[in-house]
Amino acid sequence: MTFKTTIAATFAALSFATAGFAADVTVTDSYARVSSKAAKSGAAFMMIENATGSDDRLIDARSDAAKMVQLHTHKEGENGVMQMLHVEEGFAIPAGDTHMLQRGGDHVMLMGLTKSLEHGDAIDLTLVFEKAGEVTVTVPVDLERKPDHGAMKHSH
Ligand SMILES: [Cu+2]
Repeated sequence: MTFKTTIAATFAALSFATAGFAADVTVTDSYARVSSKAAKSGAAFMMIENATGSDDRLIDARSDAAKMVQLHTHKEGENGVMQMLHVEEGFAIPAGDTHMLQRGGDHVMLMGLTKSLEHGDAIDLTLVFEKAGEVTVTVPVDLERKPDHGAMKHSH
């Protein structure tokens, strides 16, 4: 192997390691939770980073863990009560941006759980992006996670 091919091979290995599952849309720090053991629905949260160089949009999500999976957000209603809304157009994730799905904000809603989610379980979740296509992630069920989980890097 020449010096040149060694460099190329190293670079390929590095970019593979950081590329995640699809064209440079990476999903990290994911977790799912239910509010109680008897809950019929749950939610998944994560950090989605778009390093593709073009604007993208999370338009759908699928999982065997629930009968219906929707993209939701929270919004304060007229009476000051937080309500969940189905966001049919999905979440825009501009080029170079990081979009947080987090408690009290945008999230993936798992409606009609096909089995109860126990702490330590994991579910497969497929995220569908307008351009990057499908990204399947294994999401750990974490019932101990606190809503405010420390300082994340924000791009604004
Ligand atoms: Cu919801």
